[in-house]
Amino acid sequence: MAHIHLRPDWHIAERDATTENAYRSRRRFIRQLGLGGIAATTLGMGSVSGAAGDPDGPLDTIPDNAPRTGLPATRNADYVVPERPLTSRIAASSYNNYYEFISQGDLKTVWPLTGDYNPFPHTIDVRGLVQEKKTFDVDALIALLGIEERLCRFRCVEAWSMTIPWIGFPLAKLIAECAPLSRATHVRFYSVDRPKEMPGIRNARWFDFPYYEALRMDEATSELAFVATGMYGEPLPKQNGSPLRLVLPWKYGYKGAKAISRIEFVDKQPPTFWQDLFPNEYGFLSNVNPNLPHPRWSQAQERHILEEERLERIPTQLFNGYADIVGHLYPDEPTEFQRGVVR
Ligand SMILES: Nc1nc2c(c(=O)[nH]1)N[C@H]1C(S)=C(S)[C@@H](COP(=O)(O)O)O[C@H]1N2
Ligand SMILES: [Mo]
Repeated sequence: MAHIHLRPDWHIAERDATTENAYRSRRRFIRQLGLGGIAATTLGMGSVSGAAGDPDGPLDTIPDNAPRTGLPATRNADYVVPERPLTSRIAASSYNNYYEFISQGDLKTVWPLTGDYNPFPHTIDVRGLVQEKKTFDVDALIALLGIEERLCRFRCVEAWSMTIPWIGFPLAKLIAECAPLSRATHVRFYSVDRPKEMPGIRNARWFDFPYYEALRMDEATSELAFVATGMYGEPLPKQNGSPLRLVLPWKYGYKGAKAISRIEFVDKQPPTFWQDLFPNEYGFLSNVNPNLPHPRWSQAQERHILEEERLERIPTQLFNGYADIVGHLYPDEPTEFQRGVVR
């Protein structure tokens, strides 16, 4: 997959996604979703799209059997976003990026495609440089580690952003349970790979699933690295990464793998999904940085999504506004404008 010369359709769409035109078509789509939801509720019918099991709306994808232990979670006052409002819950669960479900060129309409996906029961295998192999059940992990709420900035590399109340636990707590050996320098994360339940995997032409990502150990044990099991007071909807996903608020969204089913500790920098596909465009670090434009677009500003049809254009902050927490990890991060660098 590292030797692609033709670009897959989505890659072109990603460039277009930074134009107002693409945003308008997204708005049109989301408006359609809104109407569909109202019709279904008013008529008291089953699903909008027909087939049994298809979700009625973006919040109908929260699995019935998701653990609710610890809800409502207490908000951690250290993680708030004073300068901007939260993104609406519907918008955060209607506009998503999740290639296991969407095919190339689609709008980011993930939730209607999640009907066949059954996230629970779910386990996470721990492998590699650890004292002993382990397998964690998600329900047991939540009961063991507890959960809290954090309001965080979320920034996609495509220059849209949200502000989301996540629920979950610090990644550092999970890593402590994994008991990695001291010579582990990096940790890898693999997402669920279920072609029968995930149409994007079935139809994939360009991607090799499972989705895989990785962090350095000092990044992974930063207090800011978070494992989300829920959002907006409820368990995660399927399209947002049920049963659990990484939230790395100082990095571009793609570093945060969804539906993690395997964690592996290693002693050198591992490859990552988007870097393998487009090494000239996506680096390993991928810290949010307005000084480092993507080769095909600026990262100086972002479209902050407030509600389905409302967004504001705001400046992007170094480390997405978390320089005080993670800045010391990156002495080489450019603090002045630079072109042609992928980190
Ligand atoms: N397994 C998996 N994880 C993934 C992705 C994906 O396609 N597959 N997309 C990433 C990208 S590019 C972004 S911006 C975020 C989007 O998260 P959201 O849909 O909850 O906003 O998920 C990230 N995690
Ligand atoms: Mo993204």
